[in-house]
Amino acid sequence: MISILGIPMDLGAGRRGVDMGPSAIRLAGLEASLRRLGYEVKDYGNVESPVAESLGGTPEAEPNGLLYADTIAAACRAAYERLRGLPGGFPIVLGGDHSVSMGSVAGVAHAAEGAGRTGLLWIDAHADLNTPATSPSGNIHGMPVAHLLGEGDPRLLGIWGGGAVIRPEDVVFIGLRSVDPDERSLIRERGLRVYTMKEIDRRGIAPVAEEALAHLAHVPRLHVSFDADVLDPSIAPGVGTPVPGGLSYREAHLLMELLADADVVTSLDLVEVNPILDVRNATARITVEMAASLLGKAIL
Ligand code: NNH
Ligand code: MN
Ligand code: MN
Ligand code: MN
Repeated sequence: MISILGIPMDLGAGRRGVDMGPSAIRLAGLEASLRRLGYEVKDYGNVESPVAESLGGTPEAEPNGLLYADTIAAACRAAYERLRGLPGGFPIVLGGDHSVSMGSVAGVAHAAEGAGRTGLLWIDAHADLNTPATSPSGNIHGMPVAHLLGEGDPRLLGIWGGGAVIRPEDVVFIGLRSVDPDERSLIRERGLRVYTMKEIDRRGIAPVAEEALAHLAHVPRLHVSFDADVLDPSIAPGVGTPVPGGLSYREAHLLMELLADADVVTSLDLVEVNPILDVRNATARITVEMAASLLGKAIL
């Protein structure tokens, strides 16, 4: 059984529009694609998240530059509770900006506490390892991984009651090509496993995927967080922070197929799809295709 939950929130991003991501991904046929693969699917709808205009238009300015922390924490908390309460199966969370993953990763990890640790595969052009102190933008979508590792703002850590959700040795990043200086320091200090685009270009996506899976082989559960901006902007223009030199269709598709073959993924985020910037919903459609590849079986 696959459970779908949307978090229509864009307050963590620097520009408007990813709040429409859940609708765009549903319209692109997510549920029908999964049913064609033989799954039962239940769509739980969306958790509530206010639009920016209803908050007075100006962000809640804070001395440390955090934008919309209280509102984001509340929406993530609602998602966290919903995911913890699901009857099992494979959850897919639709963003929304990437700050929603604080709710989704904590929710699936804590829902399955009895089943052991949850690993995290962060597929993104960005590391999302900023804290309020290091963020160049104040945008919380650049901060979810730091918080999941236990560092950052107490209100955001409070989504799951504080502390770390994920251990440093249980995280792998794939596709990075835009990393801020302090994120680089955190990667070194915590010994995080990162596969940049440079490494993918040099070695190929298949060896990288195999090594990433080997690095995560000790965790019984694995959450994949798929940020649409990992894809090359030429095939996925509908994202708020495009970075050239991303995954091709074939690389991303093969990565998903290798994850499917390994049969280790237990939950998934599809985030950062921005329909305002998209071309005929192409980015939502390719995102659905990636989800279907991740959940499908080899064709031969
Ligand atoms: N690193 C930048 C920041 O923290 C950009 C993050 N943007 C993303 N992350 N889209 O996936 O503001
Ligand atoms: Mn991201
Ligand atoms: Mn990104
Ligand atoms: Mn294929």
